[in-house]
Amino acid sequence: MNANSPAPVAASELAAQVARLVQSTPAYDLHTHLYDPAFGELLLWGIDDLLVYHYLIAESLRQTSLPFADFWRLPKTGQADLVWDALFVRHSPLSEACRGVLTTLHALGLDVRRRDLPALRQWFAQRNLDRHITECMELAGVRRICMTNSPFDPLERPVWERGFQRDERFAAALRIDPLLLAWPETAAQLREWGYAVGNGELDDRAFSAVRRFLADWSRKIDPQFLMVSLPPDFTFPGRSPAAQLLQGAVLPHCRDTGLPFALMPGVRRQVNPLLRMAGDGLGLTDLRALENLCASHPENKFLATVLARENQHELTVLARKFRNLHIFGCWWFLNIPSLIDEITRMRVELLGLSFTPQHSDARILDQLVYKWRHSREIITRVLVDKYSDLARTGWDTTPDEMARDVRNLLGGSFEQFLRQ
Ligand code: FIX
Ligand code: ZN
Repeated sequence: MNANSPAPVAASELAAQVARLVQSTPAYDLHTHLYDPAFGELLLWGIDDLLVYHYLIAESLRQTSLPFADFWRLPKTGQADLVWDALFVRHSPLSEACRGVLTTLHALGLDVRRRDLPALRQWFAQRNLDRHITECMELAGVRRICMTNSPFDPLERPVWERGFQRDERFAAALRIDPLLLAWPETAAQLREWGYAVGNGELDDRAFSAVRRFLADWSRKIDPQFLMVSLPPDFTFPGRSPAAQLLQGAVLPHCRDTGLPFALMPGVRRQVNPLLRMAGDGLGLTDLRALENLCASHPENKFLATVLARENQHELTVLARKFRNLHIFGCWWFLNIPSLIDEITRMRVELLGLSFTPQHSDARILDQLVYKWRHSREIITRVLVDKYSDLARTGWDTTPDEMARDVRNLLGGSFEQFLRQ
């Protein structure tokens, strides 16, 4: 080091220094199911919504013989009572989703030892939503929340159409699953909305109508990117409506606007429909589709997160090959400490800092707190190990360099990818 370089961090200080930085650097949460407060009841929050999270419903229905249909007939508070009893009273809440509820309540200053659900409800009942949003974001260390916005959602769509004053903390993402995965039905819907897609044939006329639809909604919601979740067997190029619509309309639109296209492959919807939203599963994706997309469309930018653990190594290697691909997050069933640790370590080892280790996928506002706290603990651990490995080579990392690296991991690299 030359005489003007800032002092390196001493080995004994390293762990504390990294922990401080990871905890205090605000994150850009690039995929959630939260809403700008202007959407009213679509923004879920509070103890009952925390308890009826679909992750917990799947776990609790394993602990009861109640027929699924009877569970769905219960009001929200009745469902929450059942989840609380099955997962917190009759068993210890060891799963990640259960622990998450407790981390959140504890961080909000509530006494979880009392196991007093009515008292928790009372506490939430006197919360002011605006203050609660600010407090959850502060406790989670989140500076910006990206929503998931579907023009096909009958509850969401009218709010966009009426127009509202945007809350700058909430960014939009244009979600287009029905367009790509249910073409015949969606074509009928688009026709009804005045887009001349023809008779459902995937031809130039349909593509230009779809491009007009995407352009209108991109203007309306100002998204950071377009996005879709896909089944594991999605192929590209191909004759499926999804592959043709991507090629003929979605990717040209993304090129026109400079918006990335986010793919989330690996989900098998409704493996058990009786569980409703809790009934989705996963499968191993053929990542050749993503490889083909990145290779054949160098002018497009792709974001990707993939659901199966067994796909993670291949996905990370793919990101080494294509700089128009930015990988992010440990999605859904991967968002558990053991797998976040494994995946984040591997990604750092293969990519350095050019990826985004985590998004929350929060559906309930309060979940931001636990999802970010739990992930930050692991990101800290991985970074401490990696900087320590460097230190043993004689390479000292300065505090400023570390702060820059952490900023990149918690949203900076993603924002740079959006801009490039
Ligand atoms: O498709 C998605 O965006 C998934 O994240 C959700 O559909 C899923 O239900 C979820 O909440 C996962 O965390
Ligand atoms: Zn999601």
